[in-house]
Amino acid sequence: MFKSLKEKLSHFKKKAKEDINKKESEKGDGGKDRPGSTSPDVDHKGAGRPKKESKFLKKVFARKERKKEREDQGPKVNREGEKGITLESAVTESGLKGDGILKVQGSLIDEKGGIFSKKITEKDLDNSLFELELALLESDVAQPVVERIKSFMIEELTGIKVGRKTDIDDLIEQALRRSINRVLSVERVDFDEFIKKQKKPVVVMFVGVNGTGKTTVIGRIGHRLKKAGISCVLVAGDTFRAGAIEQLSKHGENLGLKVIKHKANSDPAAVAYDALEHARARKKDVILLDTAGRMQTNINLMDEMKKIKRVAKPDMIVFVGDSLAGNDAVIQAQKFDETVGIDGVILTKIDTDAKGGAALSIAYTIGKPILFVGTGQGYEDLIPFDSNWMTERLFEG
Ligand SMILES: Nc1nc2c(ncn2[C@@H]2O[C@H](COP(=O)(O)OP(=O)(O)OP(=O)(O)O)[C@@H](O)[C@H]2O)c(=O)[nH]1
Ligand SMILES: [Mg+2]
Repeated sequence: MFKSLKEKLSHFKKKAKEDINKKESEKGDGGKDRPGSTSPDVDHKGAGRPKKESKFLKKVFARKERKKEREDQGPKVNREGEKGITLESAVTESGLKGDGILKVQGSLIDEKGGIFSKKITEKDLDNSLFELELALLESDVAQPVVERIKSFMIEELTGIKVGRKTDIDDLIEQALRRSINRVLSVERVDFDEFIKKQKKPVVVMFVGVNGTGKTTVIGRIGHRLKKAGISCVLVAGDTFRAGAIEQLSKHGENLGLKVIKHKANSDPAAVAYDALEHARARKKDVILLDTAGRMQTNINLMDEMKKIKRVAKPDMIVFVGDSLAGNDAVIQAQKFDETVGIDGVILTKIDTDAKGGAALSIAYTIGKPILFVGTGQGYEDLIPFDSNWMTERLFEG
């Protein structure tokens, strides 16, 4: 999974480390803490001198306490006329905490209280960020997402002071993880919770281009709901492709789920209507409505989908995209969203996707959450998506 993207990101990390280290050696002192060095940002008389370090930290934390007490009184203005920064706001949230490193008003203080003196600038990152851009573009990540990740990286890394004791590998990885997480962080929708809360029967309609995995996803979701004790019916709304009705019927048979179907080439909206009647009469909880695959460029078929929507009145429309399609999956999702309005995405075939471009781009580009990812062809191979899951896959050993 995401093999090629993982390799490219790892190459980028090496390159970025080299660039940051080059900066260190150019400075000529190997990044050693300079005794008595002063930081323009922090009042730290005597910092760097071993004996006074703990005194300094005490001072810093005492200040933190005092600032906390004054917090409710609103922002202060310091001598230079800048907005005062409370130590809380100065202590970075960047995940560096726990590495024995605190970031205080642009300075890093290690656990021994040593203050580093090399600040990463945007220029230091120029070369490596170009590598990152190439890596992401080659992995089919959409251009605006590439730009966003780059700007997040600049935000995360510039101004950070590094020195002899800094774990640069970790610094870069944390920045990259956070940047990727940020583009993936569209408001999360918990599918199971959504189903539980919604008035019954809940209608979920699945749309997408040909062969992306709609019908098998319906089987998997039917299986998931059944395991959770939620009743559902499968609806053979693909009356167009030969064999589609039989395919869904087979899933129904395997899973012990009712399938509502009409003859081939009948009106899919009429099948949806029957399914609604059936679910209401039998008090079923969920209707999973299959639709025929259609190219986003086929106006007639896109219009037909609007008609199915009008009749079925779905509570949720799910776009099923093939992750192997990369950026095309993103463009397709945009088109389907424009036509019927989608509420979430399921990306299939993640198990065979080396690039990861669609997974990285789709949520940010269309502003809709990825609900699940398909990780194989079995009924269990559908897992809820969250941004941490994706970053873990990209950085696992
Ligand atoms: N490896 C892998 N294969 C998948 C996954 N999801 C679906 N497939 C396979 O993709 C193929 C197409 O799946 P379908 O469910 O028929 O796709 P569809 O979108 O309903 O296709 P149409 O109805 O023709 O538009 C099948 O062979 C599935 O087994 C997945 O997550 N991983
Ligand atoms: Mg199908």
